[in-house]
Amino acid sequence: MVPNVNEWVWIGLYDDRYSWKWSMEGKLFYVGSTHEFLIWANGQPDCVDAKEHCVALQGQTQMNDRPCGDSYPFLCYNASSTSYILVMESRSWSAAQSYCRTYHTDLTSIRSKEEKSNITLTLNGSGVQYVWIGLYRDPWASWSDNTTSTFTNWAPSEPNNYISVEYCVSFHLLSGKWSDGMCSSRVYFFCFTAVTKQTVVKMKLQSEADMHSTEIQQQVSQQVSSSVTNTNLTQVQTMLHVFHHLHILSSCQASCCQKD
Ligand SMILES: [Ca+2]
Ligand SMILES: [Ca+2]
Repeated sequence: MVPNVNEWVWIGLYDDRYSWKWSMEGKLFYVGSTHEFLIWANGQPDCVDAKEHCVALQGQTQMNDRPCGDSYPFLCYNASSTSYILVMESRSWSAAQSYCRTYHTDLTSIRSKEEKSNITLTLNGSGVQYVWIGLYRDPWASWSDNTTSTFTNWAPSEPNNYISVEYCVSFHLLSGKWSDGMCSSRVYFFCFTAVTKQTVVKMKLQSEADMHSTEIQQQVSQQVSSSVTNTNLTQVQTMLHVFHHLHILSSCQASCCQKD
């Protein structure tokens, strides 16, 4: 069956709501036994309205993904004094990160049970509802083939993560616009086959320079490579054949032939 042009069809982009990273290390955080002390509040992470990409401690012990632009007090970590500093000044996650990096080390990580206990002690009695920690993620960062891309083409009001169940991307055949949808929905889909095209370019150079010199050969090779790399070719192999009988010319001449 041929789909109607007004259909939405799946493409390979999805949002991994567990791809969290620490500001301090830039590493994925789900390693080892972190599940034992990094506890999500009930129903979290839920990425409400597709806008929650930073993490705050809620009720001082459990994690909740929240909009990075929200202003909350925050927890810095100072590596030189191994201390946790609660800053009772409401800032966005990025502004909090800048503050911690300027005056301490970074927004705090929680890498062990001991660190979690120290943080709980620091927050004890503060009365804060939400407090930023160093956990964040890049939304819509993964394609199904594990490549990354910053290009998006969302339809108006998308992505919206309607009722917090939409983590896969569909493509509108008529408009080419994208929308997040429920991954278990049954719709048509696009597959992709990589096509490799090989182009052979043969070039004959005539020059006064000593083409037997390794240095000259490298220079010519680099120049040919860079001029070819400026095209859309992704992989370039340059093979240089030096001919023994070169004509002496006052300027360089080149002739090319191309075949697919
Ligand atoms: Ca949330
Ligand atoms: Ca949607």
